[in-house]
Amino acid sequence: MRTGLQRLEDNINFLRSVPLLKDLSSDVLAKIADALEVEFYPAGAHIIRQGASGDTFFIISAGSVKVTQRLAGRREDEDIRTLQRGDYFGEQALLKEDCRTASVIALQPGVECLTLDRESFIQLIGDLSELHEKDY
Ligand code: 6JR
Repeated sequence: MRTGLQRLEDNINFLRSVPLLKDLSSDVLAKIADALEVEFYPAGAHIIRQGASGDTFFIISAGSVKVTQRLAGRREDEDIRTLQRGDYFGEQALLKEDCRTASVIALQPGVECLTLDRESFIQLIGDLSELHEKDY
């Protein structure tokens, strides 16, 4: 039987492999692993909708997603990029306390994300310079 402790260890090992988190101490990684939730999405699911308000940060642990954006005055969304295991998204609405800047859509069944709520994000990783320097 897989125990909660084993899952926690798996999550910490995965977090260690995420480039964004590479300089964090084991102590902080353990706190992140303790605070996160695991979410699954079917193919085509909107994980984030552009323009919505948002309180969640996402790290992809399996599968890939498509980021799309509707530019002002346009009638259609445009594909901006795809993200995969080890990548993250959803930081903009948390850092800038603004609406979601883009939509994020699951590209295949069984997309798995580790999520942090706003409070844990701000407390545990909100200070990372990579996030603040990001200007897409
Ligand atoms: N741009 C998430 C990934 C991009 C990207 C460009 C932009 C904004 P969120 O999509 O965080 O939710 O994590 O807003 O909470 O090229 N993402 N690639 N966002 N915004 C977002 C990011 C992720 C959606 C992107 C993103 C812009 C361009 C012009 C304002 C004005």
